[in-house]
Amino acid sequence: REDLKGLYSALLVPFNEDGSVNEEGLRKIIRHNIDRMNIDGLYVGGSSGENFLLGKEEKKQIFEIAKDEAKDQIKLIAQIGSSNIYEAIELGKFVTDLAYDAISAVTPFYYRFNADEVYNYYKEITENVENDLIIYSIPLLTGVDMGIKDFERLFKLPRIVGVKYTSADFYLLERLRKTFKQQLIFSGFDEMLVPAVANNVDGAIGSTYNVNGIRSRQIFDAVKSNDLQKALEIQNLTNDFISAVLNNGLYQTLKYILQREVKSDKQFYSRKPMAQITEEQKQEAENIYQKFIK
Ligand code: NAY
Repeated sequence: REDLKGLYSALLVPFNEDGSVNEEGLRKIIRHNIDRMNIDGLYVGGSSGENFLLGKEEKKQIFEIAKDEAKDQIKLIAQIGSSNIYEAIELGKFVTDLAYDAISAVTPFYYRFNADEVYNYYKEITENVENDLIIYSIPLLTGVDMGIKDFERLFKLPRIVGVKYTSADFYLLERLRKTFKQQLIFSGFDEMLVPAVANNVDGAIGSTYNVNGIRSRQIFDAVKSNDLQKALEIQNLTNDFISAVLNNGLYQTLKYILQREVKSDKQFYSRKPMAQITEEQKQEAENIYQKFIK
């Protein structure tokens, strides 16, 4: 699936104060990604979309809006994974009918599933959904740590085409890249884009690309053309931005910046139990916006 390579924003979703999806705001964020960030694709329904706080119908609503707004202008990958496997399969079929380019599924979490259970989860999803699947590995949030043997077994499943690798274990990344040349590897930590691209990942998927997409593309291209000095310079500046964002509240700050960028007069709320941005955080978010993005 060469066609899936590239830089993807992990789509952020703005909510209304009552917790419902702010459709107008969501459409504006999608347009911003396409028209101004020049992104290759969107990863819809990921951590950055606060997906694991939502009900099934809300997830469907977001998948529909994203496809309706983006049409075929960019690639769309839908994260449909859930510890409820029946929901995962239903959502997988739903987005496949909507003509999403691929699905992705987080490793099942909360209970401490063993390697066989994780394997069977992917086997069952891929046997029931007629679309290619990218494994979503994010051990920091799920507690599910997979080694090279686990990946080897999973990559033998016919519809599995790659992994979204959100981990700082670069030894494992190097081993994966060396071993599985045919699989797609997407890097998941925006602040570690330089070492990921140096390890020949096929692309990257991240939350900060929603607002810092242009610089991230420059980093990607600079490493690819062997200009490590330039790549590091832009990564350094990018990481001044990312660390300020992380210190101030990741999604709250990114949504504040997006709200400014797309000129929405309605606040982009987070989904409870995520906290809402405070006045103090807004001020700091404004400083970050002025300093790095505007
Ligand atoms: C997603 O939304 O599923 C992701 O893109 C995962 C990758 C992001 N991880 C999380 C936990 O949000 O973009 C990263 C991350 O926000 C960024 O690197 C800042 O740490």
